[in-house]
Amino acid sequence: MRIDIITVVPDILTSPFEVSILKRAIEKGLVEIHLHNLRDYVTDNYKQIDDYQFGGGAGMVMMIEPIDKCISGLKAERDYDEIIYMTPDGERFNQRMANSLSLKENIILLCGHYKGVDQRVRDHFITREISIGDYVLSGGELAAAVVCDSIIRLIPGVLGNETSALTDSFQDDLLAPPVYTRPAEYNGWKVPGILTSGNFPKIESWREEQSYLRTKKLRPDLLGED
Ligand code: 6GU
Repeated sequence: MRIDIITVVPDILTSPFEVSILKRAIEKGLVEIHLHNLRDYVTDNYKQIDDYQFGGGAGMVMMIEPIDKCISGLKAERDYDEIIYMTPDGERFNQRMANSLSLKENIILLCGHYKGVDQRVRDHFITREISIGDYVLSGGELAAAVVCDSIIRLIPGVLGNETSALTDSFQDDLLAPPVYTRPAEYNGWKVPGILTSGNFPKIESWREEQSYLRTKKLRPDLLGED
């Protein structure tokens, strides 16, 4: 998989890919991340990427030309499955979308800033718009990092234990059950006896029940019960 990220602040997006699981995914050749600084696509001497909005009003708008140059250059090199605009008014991101994006070959993530991009960018280049939740970030970069992390960890071979992504919270619309490790008792706080019983069918049904109870308590909306 190849992910091209278009941004005015590429520095925000370096460290997430330089450590841990994402770093290893890149080293294994399972994903390529390409950062594009929008300022490199500006032709005027002032390196201007934004301007006042027509009709007046506070806040700057990202101009279409540098974005067109960057996206069109990329599209001339290869076909893209999705060209995604990261914006607080996009479709709310969830695990189902992460699963589906993890199957794509080439995607572009365009990070919004200021008041956002000229609407003509959205009308003519963008195939999909994503928000990571109902709050406003200073720019789409941190949201792009969140989307990249969630999809890259789903690419086969990225996680050591192939089954572990399948037992994550949300993968079946349930939260994950509680987990414990050694010691079996700490400060008098004991691990549930069933987990140390060695009875694996019983452990499995205990976990399913705990998943259900936890979801019912913390996220009844996932059960259609809110
Ligand atoms: Cl994708 N961008 C910004 N600027 N704010 C957000 C967001 C995206 N998702 C939630 N808040």
